[in-house]
Amino acid sequence: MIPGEEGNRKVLSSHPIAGERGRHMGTGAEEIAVTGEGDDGMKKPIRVAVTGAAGNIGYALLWRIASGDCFGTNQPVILQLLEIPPGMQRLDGVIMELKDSAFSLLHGIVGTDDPNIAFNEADAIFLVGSRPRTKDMDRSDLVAANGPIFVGQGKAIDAMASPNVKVVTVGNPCNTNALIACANAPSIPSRQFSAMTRLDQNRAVGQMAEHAGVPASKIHDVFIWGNHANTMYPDPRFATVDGKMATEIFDREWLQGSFLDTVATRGKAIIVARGASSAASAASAATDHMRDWWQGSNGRIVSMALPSEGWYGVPEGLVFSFPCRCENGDVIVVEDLPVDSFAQSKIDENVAVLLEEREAVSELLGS
Ligand code: NAX
Repeated sequence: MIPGEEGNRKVLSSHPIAGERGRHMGTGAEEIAVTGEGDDGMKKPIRVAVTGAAGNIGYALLWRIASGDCFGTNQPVILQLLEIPPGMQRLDGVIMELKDSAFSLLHGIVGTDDPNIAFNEADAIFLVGSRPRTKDMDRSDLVAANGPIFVGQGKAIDAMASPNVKVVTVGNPCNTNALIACANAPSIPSRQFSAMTRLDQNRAVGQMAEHAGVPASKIHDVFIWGNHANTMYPDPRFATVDGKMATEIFDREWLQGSFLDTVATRGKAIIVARGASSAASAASAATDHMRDWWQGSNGRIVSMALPSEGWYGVPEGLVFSFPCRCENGDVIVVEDLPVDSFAQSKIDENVAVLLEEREAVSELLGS
């Protein structure tokens, strides 16, 4: 490790990757060689930025990315890890452990507290870092505490990232944080920003699998509408359980009662049981989200919160979870699903909450 200083910012440096052509990042952070697709079928390395990298989710997520679970087993990665100054020592330890894991796909690591270095030429970005909610905070306090982080990070993404970057926001309140980052990155198309509701979808899959006594792989096409908050709606109407409609297998009372409640309040239940918020399952969901976006969802419906283009009557720009399919690196919202009165009432409830959150951060959304 070669500790370094970049202005007032700290850069932890990286281990270099093998290759013939060296290319400097232009930041003083490191020397990285970038290779093209080789005889071994390996692709050119991509740059993957993760914020809050020394936190609990980061500790699980980085290993999934470096092992190939997210971008594929023939896709080398250069990890560009962002922390705030108090997290830099922990990040140093995380980087040591990543090196000690000897991943063959890991072609470089940068640890920094400067977003411009972390997002430099990034192809994929996981915005995980944010201030956690404490006991005395309500949701509006959380929005106010975290909003400004995503102004600066949005600007840095705009200035530094690859024009084709894919961004997933995990840090809460993730829908509104994604809205702020997107608004502050005007040169990047809004379709390249998203927020994560995949954990909520995976929780819904887990509940259905357990209730039906089948493995999770037998559950398809249950998805989430709305906000990553307890107003979300896990929609079971198009889901299948081992090829049969979920609405024929489960009764309506369970689907609109304890199934919905369990999924919507699972985060809190985990905090109560574990004494800490979901971390491994959140990292797994972030991996699933980006993997499907990057590699395709194989025709399956998946949940992604995206800046609305007016789909299902959701006001333009609100970052709202929709049913999506991923193909060739694009997300396509499934636009033709019928909406019954119960689903519409849940969509309306989520729109109302997200409009309030947007109003609360209106000063952070630029012009
Ligand atoms: P931790 O508190 O363990 O880690 C957060 C890390 O972010 C810390 O190391 C901190 O130093 C760093 N950080 C804070 N501000 C930063 C900034 N401006 N730039 C870079 N890094 C910064 O939290 P963890 O358990 O990892 O959770 C991270 C976020 O995910 C939280 O906001 C949490 O609420 C959210 N979650 C989102 C979920 C979702 O489904 N969308 C589910 C899990 C989780 O609750």
